Amino acid sequence: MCALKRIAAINDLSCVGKCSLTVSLPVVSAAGVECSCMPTAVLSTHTAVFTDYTVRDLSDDMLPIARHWKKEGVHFDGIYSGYMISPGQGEIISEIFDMISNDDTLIIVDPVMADNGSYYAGMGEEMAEAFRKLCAKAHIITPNVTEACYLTGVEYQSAPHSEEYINKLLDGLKKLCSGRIILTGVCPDENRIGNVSWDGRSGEMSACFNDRLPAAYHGTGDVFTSCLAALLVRGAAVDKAVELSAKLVRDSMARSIDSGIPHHLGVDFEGILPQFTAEVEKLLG
Ligand code: PXL
Repeated sequence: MCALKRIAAINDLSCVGKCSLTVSLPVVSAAGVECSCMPTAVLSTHTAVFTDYTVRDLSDDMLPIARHWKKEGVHFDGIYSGYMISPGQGEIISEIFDMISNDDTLIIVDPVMADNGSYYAGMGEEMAEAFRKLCAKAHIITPNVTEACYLTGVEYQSAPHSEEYINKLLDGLKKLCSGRIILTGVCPDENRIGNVSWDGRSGEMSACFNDRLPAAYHGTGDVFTSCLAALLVRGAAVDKAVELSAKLVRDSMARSIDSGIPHHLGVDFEGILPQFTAEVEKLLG
């Protein structure tokens, strides 16, 4: 039996709305990996659709938490960072990467700041600049098309995305991260959606597309990257990990569409987790 792997998830805790840590904790655990949580902020809900949400910025707690983990000798096989409550958290997270990573720690940065051609509430160019710096320290980045535009300065285009357009985004992203780029939310035509991946070390490109479902739910990017991070620290091949992560998102969305869950409340991944765990064990044997 393999030793239990551990990921540090650096993300916000939105108490309602299923994104960030409330997704990472169950998904990473269901993939058979321990999820240590470092909250960047506590919000009553996420910031999309909801209004009047409460926000508690936890910037002052993050380095002390990391120092305690370091003092206790906690080993991390992966660090996955996502939503930041301010651009200043980029410097803090960068310091945390240096403090708690080892030579064998996989660093994944999801530059969570935008979707559908616009920034999330309270975000702008300063956040893009903070993420540009953080992406340089990552082995893997997982921007969606909108985030890729803000990171690279390429103009946003809605779907369908031509090969030329995707290559332009990848060219810009390659300048920011020398590792693996996994561009999400790519629609080669009206009926398909998926990811295009570029490996900076081998120079190989791959793509994974599924049927496009007629809905968009909040938090699906967090489901995808949480799953990906867990599978990768367990040693899955990147293409297989991307495929299964995309399947978890798709299956969760299909279930949510069937039960009519409002889009801002996130997907019903919970109902998929038993099947997902079986798929993970089948993949990793
Ligand atoms: O899922 C992205 C996300 C994460 N965290 C918070 C958000 C959003 C998107 O709006 O508001 C707090």
